[in-house]
Amino acid sequence: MYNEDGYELWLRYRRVDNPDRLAHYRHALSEVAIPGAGETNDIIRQELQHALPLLLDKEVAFTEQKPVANALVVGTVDQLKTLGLHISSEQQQKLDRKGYFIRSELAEAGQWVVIGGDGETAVLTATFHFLRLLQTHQDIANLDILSHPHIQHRILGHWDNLDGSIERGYAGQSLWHWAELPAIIDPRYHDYARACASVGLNGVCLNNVNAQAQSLSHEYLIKTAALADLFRPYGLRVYLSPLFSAPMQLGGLPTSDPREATVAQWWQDKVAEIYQLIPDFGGFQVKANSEGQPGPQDYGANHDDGANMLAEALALHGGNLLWRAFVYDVTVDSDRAKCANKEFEPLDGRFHSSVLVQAKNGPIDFQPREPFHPLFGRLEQTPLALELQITPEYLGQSRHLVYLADMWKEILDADTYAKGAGSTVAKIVEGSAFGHKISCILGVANVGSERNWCGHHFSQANWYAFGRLAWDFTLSAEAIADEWVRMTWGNDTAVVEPIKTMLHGSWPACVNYMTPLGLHHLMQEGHHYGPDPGHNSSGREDWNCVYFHKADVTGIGFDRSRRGSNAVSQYHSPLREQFDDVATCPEKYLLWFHHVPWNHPLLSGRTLWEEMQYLYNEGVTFVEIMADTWQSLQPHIDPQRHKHVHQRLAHQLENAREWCDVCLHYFGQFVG
Ligand code: GCW
Repeated sequence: MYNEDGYELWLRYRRVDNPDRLAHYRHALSEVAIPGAGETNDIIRQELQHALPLLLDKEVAFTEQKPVANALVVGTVDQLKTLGLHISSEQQQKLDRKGYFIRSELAEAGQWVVIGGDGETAVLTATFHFLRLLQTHQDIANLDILSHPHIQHRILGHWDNLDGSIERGYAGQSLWHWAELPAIIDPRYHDYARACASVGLNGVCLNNVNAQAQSLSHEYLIKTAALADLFRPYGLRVYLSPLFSAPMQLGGLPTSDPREATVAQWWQDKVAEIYQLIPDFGGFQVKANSEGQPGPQDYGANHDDGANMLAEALALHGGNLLWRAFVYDVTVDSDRAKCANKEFEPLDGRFHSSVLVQAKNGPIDFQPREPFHPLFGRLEQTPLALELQITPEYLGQSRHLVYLADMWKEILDADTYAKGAGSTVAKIVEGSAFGHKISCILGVANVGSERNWCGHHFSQANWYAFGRLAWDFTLSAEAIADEWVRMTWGNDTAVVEPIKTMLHGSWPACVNYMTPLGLHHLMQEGHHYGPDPGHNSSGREDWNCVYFHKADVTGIGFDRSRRGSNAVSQYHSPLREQFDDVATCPEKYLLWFHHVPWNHPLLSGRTLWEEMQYLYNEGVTFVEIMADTWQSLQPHIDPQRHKHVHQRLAHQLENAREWCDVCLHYFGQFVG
């Protein structure tokens, strides 16, 4: 078994080592017909020319004409028609919203697998879907697959700074070499775009939301345009995070007040300049009046004033505005979890039609587990974008193995009850709950310059899963894990099943050894790695761990019930009542919503304190199991990747024990 470095991600295309399948694939794919021309078709052709000979261990003929044998036929509906393929209007209708089909058809010359899509980018995504079927050894004899993206804008958000550093990046430096652009194009940009396209992503926000004005300078826009040109045929649109005070810093204006005509004009001119260079520019993602970033409130204006001014400029050219709701001004409410709703609910109905307000999955900050953000279901007239964090800032960074799809599914499937039962977060994001036309999901990227892209080989699973869920949130975390494991580690059941068990248990374990039962924000200050539950020396009260757990001799937890901060009132009934009552509050959120006595009895029959001890230890035990499982997989995994993961699991175990010991020791002093 030769060493692998992880660069290929899930696009490894190893020879199909199942003899029956291999024989069938070889028989079915004697020829590939791609009638279309142009850059995206070139990418499709190159991918198939690269993948098929490796998977089938045989050369495959390529043609632009009608095939004369069993074949794979790939194109948009119009391109397929040039080969004489009949696509009924009913079939065509089903392909709305950039969808695709993959289906088996009997042709004069033999059996065809036909890949068709609503646009070339859809065909590219479908091509990767088809390759995935081969990579995971699926039966391709009678295919009838129809798929379309559930969410319109599926973006990777990079917190990359112009100097190459990455905020909360754990996989090296930024992929973007600003100094070399636009003259020098790193071939890696293509591989990045391929990986994104393979999971159906269609947007990339290049720079950190803690923005620098310089990214909007003409010099940098030319560099950005070079990336946009390169990403375009892969179906990726480029977005930027502008600095709200750029009119002053870049334009030399005396103010950045959004109500000033000169300021609005500066943005209109800047946006026009961008579209001149990048005609399909996606739009802006803005962090304003949050953690020290400038914003409209600096001038006595409000979020809607700032957002609408930018949105109007973008809408002229077809761009969107993502306005982040990650705000927690302590003068708004002393419970940080309530701040965003208090600021944004009164603004519902006042945003321009091309604005999406973007909320994180939970009301605090990408913690190991949070209840869903109460803005979902509370803004009815404003489309809400969902922001997830793929980079595991609070979940062990690139040193822990934590599969995040289970967490994201918990959020997406959560019922907000905004319009009665069934108004899940996913339906709100999709737009169907309130009839919105635009929809967006954004994941904070976990990629960087490290050879394996994500730091930890297993973190690749989270990039993969984010894309797959963004395309289709009805997929299960388990199904996504199955695909990823087969493509990344092999199809041998001796490998697939144990690794899936590791993935599936990894997030609950992380929650247990870090913050069980609704605890949150117990990590060390600044770098956010490792435990520090006693931390109480930050300048801001709500950056201290003690603010969040409120442990004392009477018990532990943040009282957000009606008797406390009343954050429960931001949720719709019946959740509000359910969360409010300590007897009905789900135990996974118990200490999020309640301050509970140490001897409070839980469902397990244990007291709260006993349960905390039990869960912290359970978390550690699962990491031990993962480490042992991985050890037993050694004969099946290449030495290089095996060692990489082995070392990290050993460290994870040490760190999980530290979390368990430090937290239990610290909290134990209150229990007496
Ligand atoms: O999670 C916190 C991070 C900050 C980040 C901020 C945000 C980009 O610790 O580094 O800043 O969230 O989402 O704006």
